[in-house]
Amino acid sequence: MPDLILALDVLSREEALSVAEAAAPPIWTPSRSATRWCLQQGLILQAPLSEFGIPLIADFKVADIPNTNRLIAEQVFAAGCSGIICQGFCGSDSVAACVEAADDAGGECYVVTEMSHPGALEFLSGKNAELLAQLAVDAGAHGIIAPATRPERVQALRTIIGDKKILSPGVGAQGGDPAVIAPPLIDGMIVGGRAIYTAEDPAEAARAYAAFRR
Ligand code: NUP
Repeated sequence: MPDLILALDVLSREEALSVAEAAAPPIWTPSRSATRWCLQQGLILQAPLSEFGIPLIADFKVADIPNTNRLIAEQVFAAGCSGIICQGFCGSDSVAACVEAADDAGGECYVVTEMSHPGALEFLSGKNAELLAQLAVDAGAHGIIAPATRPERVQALRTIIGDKKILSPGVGAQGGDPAVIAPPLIDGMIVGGRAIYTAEDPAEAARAYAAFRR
């Protein structure tokens, strides 16, 4: 069952809870056990969101030396998150620190390979992204982050990582088409984000994205 992952990039606790309340019913039922929240703001929201019973991935894009990466990842898992996203460009030892912390906690670590925004084409794409995908495999990461805005690149990265998971951001506000990027090409669609929390009816927007989950 592919994931549907809501990027909860709102800044206040109240807004986060209100969007979560509206979006949770359409995208989450116990049998759809792969739905997750993805949060950027910090672990302060972990506790209130945990009441929804939906797994949380900390999209902190951790990018530091191994010791600091480990400290951050340990905090993320100690707070009850089920996953963490780290950058790969700091090197294999930094990624390994996050993977080890994830393994110790029974959680998951995802490595950013090619980013979804236009500026990614300057450094975080092409050959570099392919090296990062291979690094993720070698480090034993659970999966990678790859751009819904460039499905052909997701396909190329898939050939490197085999059956590891691909979580894909960039649908909606960034222009990615959920119908094109939908499974089986990816394992999880990171849905806005903006496409949901700025919608007039976040519940309806969430329902529309849920329809792409097969
Ligand atoms: O390459 C990436 N692109 C991206 O947009 C990697 C990410 N983790 N994200 C995140 O996905 C981004 O930080 C935001 O939380 C979400 C996309 O939000 P939106 O553009 O759909 O509103």
